[in-house]
Amino acid sequence: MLIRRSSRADCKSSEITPEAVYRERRRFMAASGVLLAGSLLPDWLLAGTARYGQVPEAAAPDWFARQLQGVRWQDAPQDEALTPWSAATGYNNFYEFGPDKGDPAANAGRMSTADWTVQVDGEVARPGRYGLEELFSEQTLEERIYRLRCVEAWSMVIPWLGFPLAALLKKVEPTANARYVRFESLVDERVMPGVTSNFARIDWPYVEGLRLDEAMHPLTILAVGMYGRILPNQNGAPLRLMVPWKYGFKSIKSIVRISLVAEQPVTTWQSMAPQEYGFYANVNPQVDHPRWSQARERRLPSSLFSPNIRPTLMFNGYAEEVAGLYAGMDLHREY
Ligand SMILES: Nc1nc2c(c(=O)[nH]1)N[C@H]1C(S)=C(S)[C@@H](COP(=O)(O)O)O[C@H]1N2
Ligand SMILES: [Mo]
Repeated sequence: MLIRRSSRADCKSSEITPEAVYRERRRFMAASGVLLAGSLLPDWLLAGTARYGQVPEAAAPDWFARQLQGVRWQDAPQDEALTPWSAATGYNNFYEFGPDKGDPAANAGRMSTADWTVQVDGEVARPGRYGLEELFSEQTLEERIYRLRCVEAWSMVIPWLGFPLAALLKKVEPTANARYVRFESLVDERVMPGVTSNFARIDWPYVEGLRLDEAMHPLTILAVGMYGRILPNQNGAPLRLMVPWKYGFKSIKSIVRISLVAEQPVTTWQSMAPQEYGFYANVNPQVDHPRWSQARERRLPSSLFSPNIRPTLMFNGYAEEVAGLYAGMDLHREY
């Protein structure tokens, strides 16, 4: 049986990374022909993976476990390798939990995601405080394998699990005055050392925003999982935005509030350094950051001997899908 890897019976289960398990799970699904069609994941297959994790796996809530049964899987890319789980969950930006790349993995475990609610307000017909299950129980969970390009010129390829943001917006019914969406992250001083020490001088909460048409675009998702499992806290559990054609800082984590608004919201990085970070933040190899080039990126994992440098693509490689959103705009001015 494929998943049991009897040829590697001597291999301790702790040496099998979740990523290896994930690949194996995909291979199984591809072999049985269910990958493209989308189908059930057998229970035994899921149950068998939990004990292999090096990073303790958060218990998935019931609604996630249920929805995992009906995931619409995306075909694995032929030309780009997935970033190993260890890099995607060990090298993070989540300033609420500290300034260093390892701080989120070390500290975010203390955040509780139980009974999480999202406040939806502003220009909507159906404002309210919604539980995750309420927001997503009718949605089909989709896998989206996206490039993630940080403004710091490194990148990853991550298989997210989530729902189109458009589905949530339609549910709460934006009014005719709604032109932008504003997002806010959790602030909890008891568990967030980056908030209390505030080394970065950020005016918490972390805030992001999108134009309504960007928010409604089918590539824009709210992620609740990655690598076929529940989202780890350091990656923005239980709910984070993922806008693959924009620099990573737009993809706000651990969202507690979504507001439909008439005016362009003031966002965290834009308000800290407007000459360096714009509202749009579209990935653009022709518009350099004032302090470094954006023409290339370091694809993780990368090392001194194998830096793994590749050219950065316009709109992070999603130009065909999204360039039309910016027709007629001067992208050097509206960066
Ligand atoms: N609330 C919050 N969201 C955030 C950040 C943050 O510091 N706080 N960092 C952003 C940046 S700069 C990046 S590159 C991505 C990183 O996502 P990842 O750690 O899942 O790869 O999250 C973004 N979302
Ligand atoms: Mo970033």
